[in-house]
Amino acid sequence: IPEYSLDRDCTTLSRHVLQQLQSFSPDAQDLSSIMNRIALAGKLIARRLSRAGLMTGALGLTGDTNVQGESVKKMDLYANDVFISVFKQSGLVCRLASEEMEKPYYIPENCPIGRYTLLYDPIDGSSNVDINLNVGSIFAIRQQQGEDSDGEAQDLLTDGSKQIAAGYILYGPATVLVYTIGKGVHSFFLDPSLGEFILAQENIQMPDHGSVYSANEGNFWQWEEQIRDYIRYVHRHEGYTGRYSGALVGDIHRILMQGGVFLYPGSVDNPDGKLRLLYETAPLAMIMEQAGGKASTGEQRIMDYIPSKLHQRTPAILGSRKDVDLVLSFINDKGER
Ligand code: P6P
Repeated sequence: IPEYSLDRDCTTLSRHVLQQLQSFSPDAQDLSSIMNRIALAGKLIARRLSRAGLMTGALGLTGDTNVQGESVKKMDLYANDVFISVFKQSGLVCRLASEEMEKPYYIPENCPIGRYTLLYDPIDGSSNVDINLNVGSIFAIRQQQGEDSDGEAQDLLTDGSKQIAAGYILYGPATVLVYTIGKGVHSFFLDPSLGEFILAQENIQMPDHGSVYSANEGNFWQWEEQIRDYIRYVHRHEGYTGRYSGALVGDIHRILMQGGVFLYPGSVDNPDGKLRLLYETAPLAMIMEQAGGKASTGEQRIMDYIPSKLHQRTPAILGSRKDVDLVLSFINDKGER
């Protein structure tokens, strides 16, 4: 029998989380249930995306702008609400903080101290939805620290080490869920015939170098001179190729699987760049580091960055160690290459 025809042993996501934790403690069960709920949200979003083109009113803009000042896609709102609804029934998550909501959404009955918070970008890269290119959801799980009496969720303004779990769902030709709870990075493919995410790869380790650099070179003249010098370097030297989809999750997944570097630097207009820390760059930084890569703002490790506000932006240089270090060598202008 050809190998590809042999079904895997069908390790589901919830079973894998328990295996990872090597425990059936209440906390382990909670985390396993939370990951299962995230997987359910992913299935519901994947189903909608596959049908959106055939559903009247599912595509296009709502006419509103979100807290980011970006025009809101109907898919953004749908996906945002999916995460809220799957966690409303869960009794596990107390707060949801999303790119689409100015303030966190509270599920009051779930809110004893120490309960979990979901930080997420429900559909990242939603401008790709209407042209049927890949989009993604990005998530991180934290625990509430102390009181949050004013509803400002100040306790979330901490560094990335407080993330209990992080990952993303990539809605592409297949729907792939990638996650870490600090014990390596693992990928699951959604098997539509089973309606389950099935383990595909465990302990993914990204190459320490890859040929891909992923950046929006349309911003070239907005960048600092050091970044421009880096781009000139990869233009001039053999062995580099540009890949950029305009949707973060797909660009990052390529880097995770093949190596290379994704960069969204600061610019004259946006010195902190465009990407948000708590539900974009911090979760992805945890994934990069767990897979043997690096994640820097250009000045510091993203995982060490302490935000001053919920929707804090940071510049982002994410990817293989050697490729991130090459970008940093230009930023620090060490000269040696
Ligand atoms: P630009 C999508 O809007 C997004 O948040 C990320 O998915 C993506 O990496 C980035 O912005 C693209 O931004 O400025 O290159 O269009």
